[in-house]
Amino acid sequence: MDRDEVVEKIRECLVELDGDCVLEGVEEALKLGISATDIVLGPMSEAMNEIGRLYEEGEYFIAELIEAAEIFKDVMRRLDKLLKEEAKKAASTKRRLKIVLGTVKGDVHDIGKTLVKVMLQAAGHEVIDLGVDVSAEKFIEAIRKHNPDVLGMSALLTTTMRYMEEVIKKLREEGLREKIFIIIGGAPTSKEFAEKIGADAWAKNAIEAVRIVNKYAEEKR
Ligand code: B12
Repeated sequence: MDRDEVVEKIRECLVELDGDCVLEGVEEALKLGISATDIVLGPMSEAMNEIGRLYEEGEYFIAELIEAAEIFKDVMRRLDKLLKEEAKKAASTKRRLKIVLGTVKGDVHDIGKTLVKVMLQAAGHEVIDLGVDVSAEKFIEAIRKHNPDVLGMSALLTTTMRYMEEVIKKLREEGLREKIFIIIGGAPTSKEFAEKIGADAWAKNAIEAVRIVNKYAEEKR
C-alpha cells in the first residue's frame, strides 16, 4: 500500500466504524512515515465529518457517533506519545503560558478540545482543562483562581456556539475581559464568528491553535 491508499483506508475504516481496521491502518501509516498529527488531522478528522454527514442524512444514529468517538479516542491513546513529540518539535515555545480550556455549556463534544489540549501542553504550555458543559460562572471561577493568560473555548453545535458570546459578555461585566486572550474553535465556528462575538482569535485545528498561542506568547513579553 502507498501513502494515499493507507490514508484512504483509515478514512474508510473509521466511516465504517471498524476500529481494528482503523488501528491497523494507523500502524501502516506510521511505518510509511506519515506523522501522527497528519493522521489525526487528516483522514481521522475527515472521517468524523463524513460520519456527521451520515448522521444528518439519517443513515447513522447517536450509537454510531458514540462508536466513532470511541475509535477516535483509541487512536489518540495509541498516538499520544507521538503527537506530543511532534508538537514539541514543531512548536516548542520559549514562553510558557497558562491556558484555561473548556467546551461550553450545553455541549459535550470533547475530542477536538482534547486534541487542542494535548498539543498545547506538548508545545510547553500549562493547560487547565475544565472539561465539557462549562458555564460562564465556571469559566469565571477558574479564571479568578488560576489567573491564566489565555481562555480557549470549544463548541461543536450551532446552538451552543452562541454561548461563547455570553461568556465573553460576563467576563466584561466582571472586568476580566481585558486581562485575557480569548481563542475559540470547533467545527461550526469561524474567524468571522470569533470577530463578531469579540474573541481575539479563531483556529481551525489544533496545529493552528498552537501557532496562534505561541505567536501571542512572543508578542506578550
Ligand atoms: C463524535 C460526535 C458526537 C459524540 C461526541 C463524543 C465526544 N466525546 O466528543 C456524541 C455522540 C456525544 C455526539 C452528540 C451529539 N451530537 Co455530535 N458529532 C460528533 C461528530 C461526528 C464528530 C465530532 C468530532 O469529534 N470531530 C473530530 C475533532 C478532531 O474535530 P473537532 O471537534 O472539529 O475539533 C477540531 C477543530 O474544530 C478545532 N477545535 C475544536 N475545539 C477547539 C477549541 C479551541 C480553543 C480551538 C482553538 C480549536 C478547537 O481543533 C480540533 C482539532 O483539530 C460531529 C461531526 C462534525 N462534523 O464535527 C457531530 C456533530 C457535531 N454532532 C451533532 C449533533 C446534532 C449532536 C447531538 C445534538 C445529537 C443528538 N440529537 O443528541 C448530540 C449533542 C450532545 C451535546 N449536548 O453536546 C451535529 C451538530 C449540528 C449542528 N449544526 O449543530 C454534528 C455536526 C453532526 C451533524 N453533521 O449533524 N456527537
